[in-house]
Amino acid sequence: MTIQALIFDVDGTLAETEEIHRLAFNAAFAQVGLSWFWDRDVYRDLLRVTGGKERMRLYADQRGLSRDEIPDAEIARIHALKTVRYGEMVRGGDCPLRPGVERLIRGARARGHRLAICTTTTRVNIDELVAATLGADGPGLFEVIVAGDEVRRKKPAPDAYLRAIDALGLEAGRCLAFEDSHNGLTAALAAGLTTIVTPSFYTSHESFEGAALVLPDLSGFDLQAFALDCPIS
Ligand code: XBP
Ligand code: MG
Repeated sequence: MTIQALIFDVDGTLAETEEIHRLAFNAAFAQVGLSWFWDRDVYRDLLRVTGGKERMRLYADQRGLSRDEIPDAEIARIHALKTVRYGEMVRGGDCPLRPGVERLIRGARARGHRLAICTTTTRVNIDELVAATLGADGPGLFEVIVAGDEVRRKKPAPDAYLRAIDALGLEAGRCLAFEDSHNGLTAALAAGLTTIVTPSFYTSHESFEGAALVLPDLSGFDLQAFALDCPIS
């Protein structure tokens, strides 16, 4: 397989961000006086839906709250507070990259591979995480970034991956995707991408059928060896 570009999911793949998201949601709920609290079990269940605003709407539905009682504008307002809190925590150093991620990213770039990000999280969250973990040159490492609200349908729809592939100007067969979740894998496969999965804290119970490789993390991953062995393309 001739790999020209690596496309990374963010949440759960670059870092174990979902726990930071959960804490930030709870902080925002408390800030506006909403009596919602998402413990880890509740949050794991809500992660069936990608996107923070969509996750809040699912929870409101589960509690029987109508759109009159909690309109989209109110969800957006609370979500914006959550995003601010998330940024503060990431800047505070609460969210290191997962093992092997930085080595893979910098090694791939050094060998001339192109890098992209494809995620359902909010754009500013990517900027915060990349700057906090990869430093000043972090943002410049990624040629293409496609974030949550920039496509019509979030994962598991393939929209974000299709846009990233299009922006790279490559065929899907020349790109390798990295994901941590069933929803993300479904999106990447639907876009025609060979996909490596590193399950994360909140996704370890999920099914990853169709993945080219499922690894505990990227610390032992050898891109050149994988490219030589991979039968696809
Ligand atoms: C990640 C998400 C995101 C984050 C929260 O899914 O679903 O919604 O949980 O981000 P994936 P926002 O890793 O499959 O892209 O609150 O900014 O939406
Ligand atoms: Mg993910």
